[in-house]
Amino acid sequence: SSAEQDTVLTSVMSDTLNAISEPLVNHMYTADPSAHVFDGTLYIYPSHDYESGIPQDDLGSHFDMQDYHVFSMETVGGEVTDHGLALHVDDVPWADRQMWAPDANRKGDTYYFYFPAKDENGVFYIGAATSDSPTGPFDPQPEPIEGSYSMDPAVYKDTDGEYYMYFGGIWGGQLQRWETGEYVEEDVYPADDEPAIMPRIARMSDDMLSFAEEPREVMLLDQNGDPITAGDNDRRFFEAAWVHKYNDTYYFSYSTGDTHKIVYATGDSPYGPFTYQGVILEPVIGWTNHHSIAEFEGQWYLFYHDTELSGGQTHLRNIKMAEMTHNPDGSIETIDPYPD
Ligand code: FUB
Repeated sequence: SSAEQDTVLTSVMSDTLNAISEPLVNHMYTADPSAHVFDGTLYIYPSHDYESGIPQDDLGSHFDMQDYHVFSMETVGGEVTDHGLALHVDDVPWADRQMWAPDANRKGDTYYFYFPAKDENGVFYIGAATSDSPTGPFDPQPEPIEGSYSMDPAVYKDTDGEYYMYFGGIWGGQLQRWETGEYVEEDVYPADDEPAIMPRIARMSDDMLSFAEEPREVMLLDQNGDPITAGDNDRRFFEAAWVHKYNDTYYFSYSTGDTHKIVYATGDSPYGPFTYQGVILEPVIGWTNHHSIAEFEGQWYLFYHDTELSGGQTHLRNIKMAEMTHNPDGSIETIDPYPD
């Protein structure tokens, strides 16, 4: 009967959903998954969480990660391969600690790995490292990218072949210390009714190791065309920038931080402005929410993390993936990370 068929179909679908909302990696803690498909294989570039024993604070000092591993999948639901150590903080001359959310991309035959870390003065910058393999190991540049600051790099390759780095994060990410263009060791935030601190973008040079231009702000607007304000905690940028393109529209997605959502805004140019549209992912278990979006085998996926494996410890996370749907009107269906 059709009722029986419906039951079978529902159970197949929920099996699939449950399967892909399991942690993808169980033998170590992973977070902030940046996913890319190269030559038909899905590669994930996450943070590698571990227990450093550093007490929790509002600056995220307890996220004291030291290295990165790269993971790959040939097919969804298939084996997830850990390719071992890709880069360690001890091998990066300028970096002292806190290897936070990375990203990677490919140009020609070279793979470029981008990562934030604090230098010995406790200032976040963004580094680059190269390899002839998507899984590393990556050879780091001796200095951070000139003109970079703050954290959470995401390097988007546009359909015309240009590459852009989006970056920044407030609070522990230090973006609020760069409002004058120079680093000031003081947290300066706009008033609640003023425009929020916006993420940054810079086009990459041909060498992929430097910026081709001064970083500029990415404007995030509300539906009236006004900048999203600093007090609008449900919609203002916090961290975790990501860009994907769908039907010629640029989708800029990000975390709202203390309201724990992944939201998105759309625009007609990689530089924005982007107009706020809605929520992609509701809060997960744990304080942080950080994602990426990629198309693989003809289906769009959201890559994200929660803290299921550690029983809810915010700095010990595990990466996951879920199907993501663009509706016919271009909107993205909100994902509930814990469907019944
Ligand atoms: O993993 C460390 C930091 O936590 C990331 O850089 C942020 O986006 C947040 O997920």
